Parts: sequence; structure tokens; C-alpha cells
Amino acid sequence: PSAIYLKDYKVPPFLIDKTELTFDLDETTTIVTSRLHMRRNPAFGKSTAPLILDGGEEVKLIGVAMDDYELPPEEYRISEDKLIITATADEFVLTCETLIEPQNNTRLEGLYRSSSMFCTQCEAEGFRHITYYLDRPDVMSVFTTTIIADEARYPVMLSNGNEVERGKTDEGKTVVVWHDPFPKPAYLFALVAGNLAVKNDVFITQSQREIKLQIFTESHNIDKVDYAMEALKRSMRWDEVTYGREYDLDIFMIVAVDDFNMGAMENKGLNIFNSSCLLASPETTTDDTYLRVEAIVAHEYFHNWSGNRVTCRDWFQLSLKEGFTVFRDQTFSADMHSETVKRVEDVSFLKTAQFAEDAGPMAHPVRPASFIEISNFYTLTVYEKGAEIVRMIHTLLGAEKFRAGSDLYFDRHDGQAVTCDDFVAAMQDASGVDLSQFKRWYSQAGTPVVTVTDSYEESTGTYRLIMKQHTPATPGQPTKLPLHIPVRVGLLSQQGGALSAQVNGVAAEDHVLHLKANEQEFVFTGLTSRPVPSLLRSFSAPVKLRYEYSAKDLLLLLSADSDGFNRWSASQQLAVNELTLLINQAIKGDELSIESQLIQGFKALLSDAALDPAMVALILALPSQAYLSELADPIYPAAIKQARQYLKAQLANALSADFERVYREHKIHGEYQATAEDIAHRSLKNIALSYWVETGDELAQQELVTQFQTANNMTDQFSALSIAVHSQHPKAAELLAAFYEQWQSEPLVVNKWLMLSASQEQENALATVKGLLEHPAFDLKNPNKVRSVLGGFGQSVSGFHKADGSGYQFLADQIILLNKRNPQIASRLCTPLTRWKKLQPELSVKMKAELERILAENLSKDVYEVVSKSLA
Ligand code: B3K
Ligand code: ZN
Repeated sequence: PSAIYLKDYKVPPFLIDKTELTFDLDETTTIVTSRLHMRRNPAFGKSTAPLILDGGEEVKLIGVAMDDYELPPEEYRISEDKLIITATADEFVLTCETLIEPQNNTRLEGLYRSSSMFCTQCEAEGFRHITYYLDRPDVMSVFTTTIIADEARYPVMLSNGNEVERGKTDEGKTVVVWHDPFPKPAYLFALVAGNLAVKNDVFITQSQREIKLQIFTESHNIDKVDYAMEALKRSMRWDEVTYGREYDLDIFMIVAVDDFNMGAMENKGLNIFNSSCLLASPETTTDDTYLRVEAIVAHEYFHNWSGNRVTCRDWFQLSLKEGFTVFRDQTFSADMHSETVKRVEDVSFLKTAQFAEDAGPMAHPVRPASFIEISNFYTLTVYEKGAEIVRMIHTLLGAEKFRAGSDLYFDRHDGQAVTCDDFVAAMQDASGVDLSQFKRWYSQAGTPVVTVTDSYEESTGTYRLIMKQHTPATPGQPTKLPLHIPVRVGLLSQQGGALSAQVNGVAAEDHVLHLKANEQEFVFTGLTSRPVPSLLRSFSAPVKLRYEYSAKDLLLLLSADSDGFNRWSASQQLAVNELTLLINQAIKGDELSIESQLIQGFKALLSDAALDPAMVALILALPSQAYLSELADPIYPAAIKQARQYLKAQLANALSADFERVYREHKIHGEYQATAEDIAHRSLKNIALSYWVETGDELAQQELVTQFQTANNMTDQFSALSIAVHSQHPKAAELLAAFYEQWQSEPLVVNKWLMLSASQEQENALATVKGLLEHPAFDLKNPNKVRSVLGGFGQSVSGFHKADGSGYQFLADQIILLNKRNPQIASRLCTPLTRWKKLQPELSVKMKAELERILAENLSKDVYEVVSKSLA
């Protein structure tokens, strides 16, 4: 397989003004007829270039005609997956008849079956698995879709836009015609047919148009869509108020399907969701999932403008729509709940997973310069780091100018397929802020390291910060240029008060400093004593900050910083410092010991009733195994686990009474509600329980069992179960079995059970996970189940990182098994193996050997790209 490059981009030689599709749906063979109204693209220049259409190897061509002239075999050819027609007029209608077998489509791209329904997934290059087409986002076309199917089995037949006709064929099948007036690329096409239940609602737009809202699910799930429907209406209103964007069609539909490669898809007017990201009920859904449902409903809805009305010119520009839309959904969730809590969660995820990606063999710029398989580039870098870039633009411009920039962007490019440069140009033009150096964020991979030193001059009350930036080399990019990094800084007095100081003549408590050079000095004047700096407030740039904070400074920031984000950040840094000491002791085989400063900090938090319980819960959560692994080089997984356990036990024993009290104080009586307030109390209560149980206290263990048995919501029940499993509670196995017994008919809950079961730390973890693959609840065809079991297993240090390498071997076996069946999922499963270079030497060689074993197979493009780049 070979790479394609951004620098080779050319406009398409042909355009498709109108696309007329007819689907004759059937259980064994589906016939697709397309009528493409095509013409040569004037922007391509005069040309006699042949017409080359994209297809998939499994698409069978029945016939092709040009302006109703049936082409004989000598006038076209099929080469691998392309259909090539040499002689064409300048303008013509191309008719193609193809045969596909959705029931045998295990890749879950194109048209496929999920339970009893037909559904589609076309982004990025799925449409070509339906019929031959110019399957690229800069070919935008007006679609009319005719669906023919047996009404008894498929009473619901949906596609994009509005239903414009309904009738019967001579054989008595039902015919439904959908028309979407907005030109769109093929990746936004969707079709659904099935026996589905529906929930109806309406939304009145700001200009008083009435929009019909519909959510479709299989009938047994329709009682779980109320929350998503409300979230949808909140999203629609928010986009009107915050971005001035109103919905455009008269109907907006969402369909839930069980078998889906990712979370959801923003098809025009017909979003398709993984049921795990749409369905919610108090008994079966945890708080985290409630928030995820709301965020993803919003994300897909927001794409209607940032993605659909204005789309990407080519797939290198993916972050144009994804980075911006993630930023939009993050801000929406922040507005619905707590800004600080949301920021902490997003940054914690970024620093754990995106930073790891940016430091590994798959590191790539937010706008990649090349790829082998685009599906591999739906990454944390494109999504999360892409959102950080948009957030930095927001910081540099301020809210008002940012809004002017987004208005200009949407107005200027409505109906177009554009680039990241176009986005930045609109932001720059509307604001007058120079973003020329800033643009390097799009093209340069790797996480910059910002090193800060300081000095204070008593006699003049002057405080200086010296900042240096350095971005480490990444594959294909040995040297880096300095970036424009906005660093938000405040100063605190030694007593914790906020200090106002002048920078460049402007007095304020909070300054955005523009770090643009490799090394730069910033001068604060008007001080009367040495301050404690609060650096990179609200994580104003996606960088690694290095500053030698003393434990005393960190405790001060933790207790007194006016920036809530940096209070959390200080606690993390304190914990990381202590854990690093402990990890090194564990690596050396020493007995672990520490005088933890966190005890004092946590004690204060646990007694301060004025604090947001959600923030307290976040601060109490020790840095994760994954985050500590990202920081480590090399990674000693078992030492990290041991250090975390040790510190947690120390804190638990020292503060046992406080944890017990907080656990009791934050119990909620009454009905479950997914409000920020209740979620906050539950999160604090459950983390308090996890510490309290850690002490081994008999009463705590009983409380846990009681909570498991009497909870009226999944958050509390599942928290109790997870704590039991991870604390080696004597009843853990019993509770796990009871949980399955109780929920075996709810697949989404069973997935949680699969994941937790697979993540257990035990001697025979590998045997357990192998058993799960044989369990009746498991299904290799269902991505959620594969992710649950294998994702869960990846968290089991004793299982996955078993010293003999059998855990790696097991994962490699599963990747090889899925490689051809579902290349996208197989490729995602490779991620833990891509970290082999950073692992402790004995494990590193074993992991590498498994990658080499995979590489020797006949691989899909997806798996080949990740594995070969990892070994390079
Ligand atoms: N745009 C889709 C992702 C499609 C992934 C294709 N492999 C979901 C989203 O980001 O909204
Ligand atoms: Zn998206």
C-alpha cells in the first residue's frame, strides 16, 4: 500500500451536479442504480482526462450507460477498485447498475446490516462500497434517493433531506423517494431501512420555523431516547444563540444502530448513532454516559454547519470540521454544566491520550501531509488537538472577534469545500489579528515543551518570567520552528491573594503572554514581594509546562488559585511528583515509603463545604495509570500500578474518617437526575467510597455491598461494582456474577460488565479474557463488544503486560483475526502496541515481536499503516 500526499491535491476533473440513486433492498442482493449528472470541471482546465470512478472490490458492476447508451465492455474497464471510462462527452448522464451484499459486509462501511435493519456509514470513503462514484469531499452534489423494499419488514425507509414521494411497485413493494436540496459530498449520504419505533418532537427556530425532530430505535429501546431528544433541542438553541446558526431542513432525524465502528455520524438531516452514544435511562446508564450522549448529540448536530454546510476540500483538512466541532461541543457542555469541570476532563484526556499519540510512531500534524488509509487519521490529534487550536484562536481573538470570524467563515464559504487555511484566513480577516506564525500549529506535529524560569528583583518590584519552547522531533519532522503560544498567567501573593501586575504597561490579574520566539522574557512590574506564578491558566495551550514548583507553592495554588483549572493542575503535579518517587522505588525493588504532602491538601478539601464537589472529586482522583505511563520513559507498568496503590492506601488510611463522612454527606435521596449538581455529589461520594474501602474497614465493605444492591441508578451500582473489583473486595466475584444476572438482557450494560471483567488484576487475567470471548454475550461482529473486552483487557496490568508476553500475543491474535473482517476496528486495536519503544526493555522486545508477527500477515491498508509505521 502506498501513501497519498496533500501536496499532490488537484481539483476534480469532473463534477456531479445531481445524483439520483435507487436502492432495491433485499436480504441477499441489493441492486443500486445511480444516475449521475456529470460535466467536466471548468476549474480543472481543458482536458480529455478519462473518467475514473472510485469503487470497492466487492461492488459488482452489472451495467454502465452514458446518456442511455449502454457501454460495451471495450469502452470501460475495471482496474482493482476503479471504474475507468476513457471517452466521455463534456456533459452527460452516467448510469451505473451495481450489486452489493449488505448482509456480508463485515467492515461496517458502505451499506450493511445491523440486527434487522439496513444502515450506512460513508465517511470517509464508504460510499464507494455502495456504488462507483467520485468519492471525495470536494465533489458536492444534490441527492435524490429512491428506496424500494418490502414494507412489512422495512416500514421505516429513510434518507437525507425530505420525503417527497411514496408509492408501490407492481410487485407490491413500497417505494419512498427522498430529496436533499443542499449539495453535499457523498460521505454525508445516509440510508436506513428497518422496523423501527420513533419518538417525535418539534423545535421552533429563532426565525419561527417549525422543525420536525425524530429519533428512531428498535422498539425495545424507544423508552431510552428522551434525554437525547432534550439534548438535541438544547444544542439547536445553543447554536442559534452562540453562533447565530439556525437549522436549515424541515426535518432532523437520528437513528440508533447497535453495530457501528465509532460513536456517531453527522449525515445531512439523518444522523446515525452507535446506540451506546444515544440511549440513556437512569437504571442502565452512568453519569459519564449521560454527559457523553449530550456531547455527541450536540457534536453531530453542530456539524450541520461546521462540516456539512461548509465541508472539507480533501481529507487532509479533516480537522477543519472536527477540531472546530469538538471545540463547539466542548463549549456547549461547559455552558450546560461546569466550565472548570469540563475543562479538567478534556485536558486530562488530551494530556493522557493525545500527548501519547504525539510522542509515538503515529505522530502527525493536525493537518497531516500524507496518509495511507484516511480511517487511521480520525485521531486524538485531529480531533482534540485540533479543538485546542481553535480554542487558542478564541483566546487570541477574544469572544467577540472570534464570533465575527466564525460568521465570516460561514458566510464566505457556505456551500463550499474548503481548507484549514480558509478557516484561519476568515478568523484573521474578521479580527485583524495576525495569525501567520500561529498557523504552524496545523503543520507541525509533536507536543511543545515550554520551560519557565523566573527571577524577582526586590528593589524595583519587578518579576521576570523567561520562557523557552522546544518541540521534539517526530517521524518525518526532525526539526521544528517556534510556535505562537498563548500562555495565560496570573500571580499570587505568598498568602494566596490575587496580585495585579503590569505587563507592557497594562495592569491586570490575568495576562495572556504571546510566546513566539524560542526564548523570550516577560516582565511584570508593580509588585511588592515575590509572587507565586499561576502558569498556563485554563490550559491556554496544548503544551508540556516545565517549572520547578516547590511542594509549598503547589499547595498554595491548590488551595487559593482563582483559576479553578490550575487548582486541579497543582494537585496533579503534587501527586505526579510523589508518584514518581514511589515508581522509582518500585523499579529498584525498594520498599515504598513517602511522607505525602497530599494528605494535608486533601484534608483541607474534604472539610471545605464551599467547594464544588465535582472539583473535589477530580482533585482526589490520582493521576491514572495511562497518564503516568505517558510521562514515564521507559514505562514500568507494574511499578506504576504498585506506586498508585501504595499512595492511595496511604491517603485512605490517613483520612479514613474524612472519607467516610464525605461519603455519607453526599448521598442523594430521591429520584435520579443527570444534573450537574447531582452528578457532582455522586462523583464525590463514589470516590470517597473508593478510598474508604481501600482501608479494609469492614463497615466500608458492607456499605459498598449495600450500595450495589440498593442503588436506584447505574452510576451508583456500577461504581460500587468497579470499586469492589479493583480493590479485590472479598465479594467481587459474587457481585460481578449478580450484575450479569440482573442485566443480561440489556446489551449496553452487558458491555460494561464485559469491560470490567476483562480489566481485572489477577493472576489468571488472560484466561478470564479468553473465557469472555467464548461467553454467549460476546459477538465478534459487534465493535462495542470487541472494544469492551479488548479495551478492558488493555487496562489489566497483570494481564496485558504479563511478563511472558502472552498478553501481547493474545491481542495480536485478535488483530489478525479482525484485520480483513473489520479493518477499522483491527487498526484501532493496535494502539497499545504502538507504545513498544517506551516500554521497559524486557517487555518492549516481546511487544515488538508481536508487531512483527502481525506485519508478516496479508494486511488491510488500515492495519498495515499503523504496524509498519510503528516498526519504522
Ligand atoms: N465524522 C464522524 C466520524 C467518521 C469516522 C469515519 N471513520 C463522526 C464525527 O466526528 O462526528
Ligand atoms: Zn465530528
